[in-house]
Amino acid sequence: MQIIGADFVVLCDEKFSVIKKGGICFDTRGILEIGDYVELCAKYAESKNEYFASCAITPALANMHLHLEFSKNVGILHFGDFGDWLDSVLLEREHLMGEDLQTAMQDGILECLKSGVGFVGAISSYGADLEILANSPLRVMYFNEAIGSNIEALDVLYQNFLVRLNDSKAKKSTHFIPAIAVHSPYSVHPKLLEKVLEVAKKENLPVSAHFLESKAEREWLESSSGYFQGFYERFFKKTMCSFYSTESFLEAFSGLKNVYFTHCLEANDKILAKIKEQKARIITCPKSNRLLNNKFLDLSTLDGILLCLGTDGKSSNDSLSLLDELRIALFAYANRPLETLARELLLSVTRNVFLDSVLPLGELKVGNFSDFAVFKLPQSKEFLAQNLILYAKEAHKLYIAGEEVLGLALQKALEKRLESKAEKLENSKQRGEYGKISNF
Ligand code: MCF
Ligand code: FE
Repeated sequence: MQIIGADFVVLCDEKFSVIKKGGICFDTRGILEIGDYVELCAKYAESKNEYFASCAITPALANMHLHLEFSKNVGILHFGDFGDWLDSVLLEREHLMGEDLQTAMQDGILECLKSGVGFVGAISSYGADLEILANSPLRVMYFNEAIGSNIEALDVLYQNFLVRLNDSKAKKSTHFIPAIAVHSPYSVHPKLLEKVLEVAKKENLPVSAHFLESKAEREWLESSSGYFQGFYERFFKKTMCSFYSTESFLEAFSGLKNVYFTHCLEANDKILAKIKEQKARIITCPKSNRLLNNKFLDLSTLDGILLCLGTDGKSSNDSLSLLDELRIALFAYANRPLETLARELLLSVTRNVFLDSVLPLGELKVGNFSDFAVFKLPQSKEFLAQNLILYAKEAHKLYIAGEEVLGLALQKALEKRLESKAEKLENSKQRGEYGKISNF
């Protein structure tokens, strides 16, 4: 059992309560008591304790949409227009995973941890990220992706999906939740959709889907015309019609629990009302949306739908830092009152992700898991969510299941870098390159 305290303990409860000079008493299994730091220390005098001055403690943050496998995409893909981006994904498909993917994914995990993220919703297209994520300190909702529009290939694609899903089910724990990703309405055949959602229903697995991300997708769903018509002709030599209308795609998810729709930039009021009725959540990825679709989600239309935040992958973002994402969102939504927006954003990476959901996380309360992030703040008498988002460029500490994980992760990364530097030096010595001008 131990106690940590800080100038502000931000509960992320319904009322956005903040305890000044607050403390949390916890062990590796969960939070035991929350209150005044000095009083907790007096009550549990034998416990180890630590106070973080000029800091706020929040629940560990959740990045709910991430493609770790695309961590080597930097500079390869075309930004500025969704169609150009998707063309570049297809044209570069042989090179998207890149060499030394493991190192890039390890760096990506470190970027997450450094930004106070203790939980990720990882979309896995190939399963190449399974081991590295399962062995990381992060808690993971692991969305095995189903994708494929070609009816002849469906059996193979479905079998491949099942193999990946089973591999991930073997890792199931309170740190690792197997789940299903349906790529999108333009890329998943109705037969494949039916089969994977049947599995989701039967096994009560969380599901995510890219949905209504681009104008091109909306046009395709509404009238089987526009960019996707040419896309199928150019890349698959086929004349196709959309498999779904916006409504019929959405309808397929009815009756499922824990559904996350990513992007929804082009969702109209009718679609949003249906998403609300289904109690599904929307994940927004502002930087990705700016880069691929020149647009941000209109928060004023959400009408109580729980909003979550994600970075997407390096395929559509320059970083996997959720603090970067929060900061950009704070600037992007210039028409919302600043502190109200900052609080909404903070809740989108904590409470909203887990409310009535799979794990006791996202809010600091007795019985919830001991996952906390500690952020250094500028000195201030009151807690301002805007200060956290503006000034915290990195987390100061990160606890997952009651253990501080950031210090060790940073130390391991440093050791690895030193090792590889020493290796490179040794190699260049052996090649007789040591001391050449080019090495300066
Ligand atoms: O969220 C972005 C944009 N929308 C759709 N897909 C992806 C995104 N980032 C990566 N992807 C992946 C997707 O999961 O791209 C692959 C899929 O496996 C190729 S099809 C766009
Ligand atoms: Fe994505």
